[in-house]
Amino acid sequence: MDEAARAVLARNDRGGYTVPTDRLYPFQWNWDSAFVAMGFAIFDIDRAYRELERLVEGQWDDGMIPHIVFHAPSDTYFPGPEVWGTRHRIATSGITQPPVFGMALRHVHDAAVAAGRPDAADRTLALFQAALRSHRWWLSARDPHGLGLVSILHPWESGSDNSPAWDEALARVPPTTTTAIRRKDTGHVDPAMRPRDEDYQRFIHLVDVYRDCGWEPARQWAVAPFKIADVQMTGILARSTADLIYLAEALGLEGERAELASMHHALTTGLAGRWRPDLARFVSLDLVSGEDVGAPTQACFMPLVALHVDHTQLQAVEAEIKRWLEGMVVGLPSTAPYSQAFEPKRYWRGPVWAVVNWLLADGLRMNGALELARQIEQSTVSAIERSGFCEYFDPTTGEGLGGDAFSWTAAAYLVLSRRGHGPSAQATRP
Ligand code: 9WN
Repeated sequence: MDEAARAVLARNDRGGYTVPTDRLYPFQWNWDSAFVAMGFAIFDIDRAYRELERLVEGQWDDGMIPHIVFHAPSDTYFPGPEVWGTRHRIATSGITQPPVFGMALRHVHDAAVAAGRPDAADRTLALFQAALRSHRWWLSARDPHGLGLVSILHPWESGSDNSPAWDEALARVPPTTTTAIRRKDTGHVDPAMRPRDEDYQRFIHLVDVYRDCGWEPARQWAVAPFKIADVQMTGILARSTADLIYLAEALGLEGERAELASMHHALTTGLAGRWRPDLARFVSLDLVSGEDVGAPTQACFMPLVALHVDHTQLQAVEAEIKRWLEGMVVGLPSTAPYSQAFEPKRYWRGPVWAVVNWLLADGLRMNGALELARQIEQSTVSAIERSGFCEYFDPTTGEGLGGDAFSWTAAAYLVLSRRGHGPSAQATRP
C-alpha cells in the first residue's frame, strides 16, 4: 500500500506540482497541495518543498494564494481560466482555499532538518515569507472588522463546496449567470454524487460578481451576497499561524514571531467565542443574515486543530463525535447522520474525507483525546486499504467514491498509517 500510495503521487505529478486526480481536477489545487507536500515529506523532501514552491508561483501581489493555479491548459475542468479572468502573471482562480500551507511548511521543514538537509533553512525561509504574506491577506481582506474570524465569500473557498452549512446562505444567491455553464465534472463521475446544477448556477453567479469587482478585496467584501465567518477556515488559519510561530522561532525571526503571535491571539479568541455548549460544537456566523450556521458538519469540530479546549468542552465534543460515528462503517461523516441533510454519497453532505479526518485527529490528539484520534486515523487507513485511494468514502458502507487514484488520499495514507507508534502518537502540536 505504501508503494501504491507513492505511485499515485508519481502518476499525478505534472512537473513539481501534483494534480488532485487526472482529468476531474487537472490543475494544482491549494489545500490539496499542502497535504500532498506532507505526504512527499515522508520519502522525498526536495519534492515536498517543490510542491509548495510551485503553489506559491500563483500567489498574488496582495498575498492571496489562489485555490487553483492553472500551470498548463486542460479542457477537462470547468470553470477554467477564461471564466475567472484574473490578472496574475500566470493564470489562477480568483478565490482561495483553507490555508493548510503553514502547517505543511512546518511538517516539511521538520522532516528536512531531521534529514540534515543543508538547504532546509533557505527553502523554508522563502516559503515562510510567502505564508506570512498570505496570513496578512487573510486578516486584512477577510476580517476587515477585526472579529477574530475570517470569512469565505464563496463555498468553493471552504473546500467543502456544497456542505449543508451553506444551504441557507447560498439560497439567497441568485441562480442567474452571465457566464455560460459547461460542467465537465458530471462527465467524469456519477452526477448523483456531485453538486446539483442549481448549486453550480449560484457558484458561478458569485464568480461573475467578484470578477466584476476586478477581484479587488474591499469591493468584493462590500458587495458579497455570500459571506460566512467560517470556523473551519479560521481554525485552520489559526493552526497554521501557530506552526508559523514555531518556524519564526526556529529561523530566529523575532519581529515576525510577535506579529504572528498577535494574529494567533485574535483568531483563537474569535474561535473560542463560537462554542455553543447546547450543541456541543462550534458554529460559523453568517455575516449577511447575522445568524449562527446551525448545520452539523465536520467544520464544527475543526477549531480543535487550533484551540486547547477545557475539560468540559472536550468531553462534550468527544461524546458528540462518538454519536456521529454510531452505526458507521467509517467515520467521520461530513454531515451528522442524524441530520435531515445527510446524504452518504453526495459531495460534502455525508461522505468521509481522509484529509478531514487527518486534521480532526490532529486536533483531538493535540487536546489529549488520543484514543478517539487513533480510532479515526485507523478507520481511515482501513477504509483506504479496503477501497483504494479514492476521493472520499460512503460512511455507511465504506465504499470508495468520486475520483480515484486521488493524491491527498495517498498522502493521508502515508502519514496516517505511520501514526499510532512512536513520538508522533503523542500530543505534539503547539
Ligand atoms: C472546486 C480538488 C478540490 C478540493 C475541494 C473539493 C473539490 C472543486 C470542485 O475538489 O472542489 O474547488 O470542482 O468540486 O471540494 O475540497 O480541493 O480536490
